[in-house]
Amino acid sequence: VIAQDPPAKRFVANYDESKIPSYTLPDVLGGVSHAKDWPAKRAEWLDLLSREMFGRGPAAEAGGNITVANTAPEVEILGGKGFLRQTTLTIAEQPIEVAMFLPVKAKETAVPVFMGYNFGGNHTVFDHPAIKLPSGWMRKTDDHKAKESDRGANASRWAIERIVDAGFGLVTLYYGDVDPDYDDGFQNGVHAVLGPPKVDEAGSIATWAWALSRVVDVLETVDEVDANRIAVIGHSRLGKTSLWAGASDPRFALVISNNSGCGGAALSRRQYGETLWRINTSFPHWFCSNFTKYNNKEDTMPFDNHVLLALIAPRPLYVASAVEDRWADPKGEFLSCVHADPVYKLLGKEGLPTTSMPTVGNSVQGTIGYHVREGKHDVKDFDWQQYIQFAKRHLQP
Ligand code: GTR
Repeated sequence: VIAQDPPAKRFVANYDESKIPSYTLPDVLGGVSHAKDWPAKRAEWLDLLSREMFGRGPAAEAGGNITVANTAPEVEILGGKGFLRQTTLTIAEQPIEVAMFLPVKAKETAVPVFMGYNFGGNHTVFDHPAIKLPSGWMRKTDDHKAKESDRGANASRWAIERIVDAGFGLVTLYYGDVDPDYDDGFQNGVHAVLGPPKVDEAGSIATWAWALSRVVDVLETVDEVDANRIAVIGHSRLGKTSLWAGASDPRFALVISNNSGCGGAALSRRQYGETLWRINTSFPHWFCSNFTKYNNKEDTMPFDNHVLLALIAPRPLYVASAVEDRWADPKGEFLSCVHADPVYKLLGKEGLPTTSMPTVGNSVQGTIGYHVREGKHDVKDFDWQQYIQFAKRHLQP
């Protein structure tokens, strides 16, 4: 029995498959047997996950008019293979720095892009002196300020040369520019303007997802980017964010979840590794307050995370795990794909080509892609190789 209330140290994560409670997943199809009936069922699920998990909204226009300023000169990168453009968007009065790493051919034809948040500021994604440092609260530094010395610090998580060589661009922004990632009672970031959420309104994840959609509003006006071919990607909490962004905004043509785990791709009912009680206690600002009613009561949830994945159908979806990232429950992430697959099939798509979990280091790719790689909770070059291959097939750069 897992403790209902803190102290947190009473929580012991389960990593034993034989101790997983028996469970029955809600039927993702909800009785629907014709593709024409899916949009109505999908709308019901989307509304349910909005009210009970991530929180509703904000409305598209809630942040007011978005202003766009090209605040830095464009620079050449990768020995002339690409260029970097930096744009400052003002959304809900917050300055948000967007960095676009684009192949030169984007000057002639709009290119498909990967788009995702970074954890440490745009300057950590690629080592270049022209990249602007965030001015706001940083999660990872001692004094919570951005540092020059962190230029390129997370470059191993962003295969920019590989992306550009494959004919794609990368659009990235720092998630803390939108909403600093700590439980502050929703006083800062865009919440300072949007106001604190009600029990069924957007927590931080839904708010980060909402801002990604606002960036798409702007990308629709950028000549070099093909806004109809955006692959939204995120790691960990930002993978939860990319899934919700993809579920709630069909303009994302492809969705990638890297090690998103609990509250992301993993099935909550397995209670393997991180659980709902654990995540809602550690990070009370991520989901809406309604979600806490399922703490230690996973079997009472009228949905599970296979439904989250199915909301992305028929668009291509890639879920990736890491074998040592047990906290995120690799098998639970895979099973979510298996149980989202019937919706892809209903919609005439290939879905997931297997029902048995691929061995470590092997990628399966249909309309749903999946792999579990060796190693820890991270984004590695191996992950990007699969994402690029998958995106090449579905978005044809
Ligand atoms: C952990 C959290 C996970 C995951 C991770 C991350 O502390 O428990 O759900 O989101 O952080 O974002 O790196």
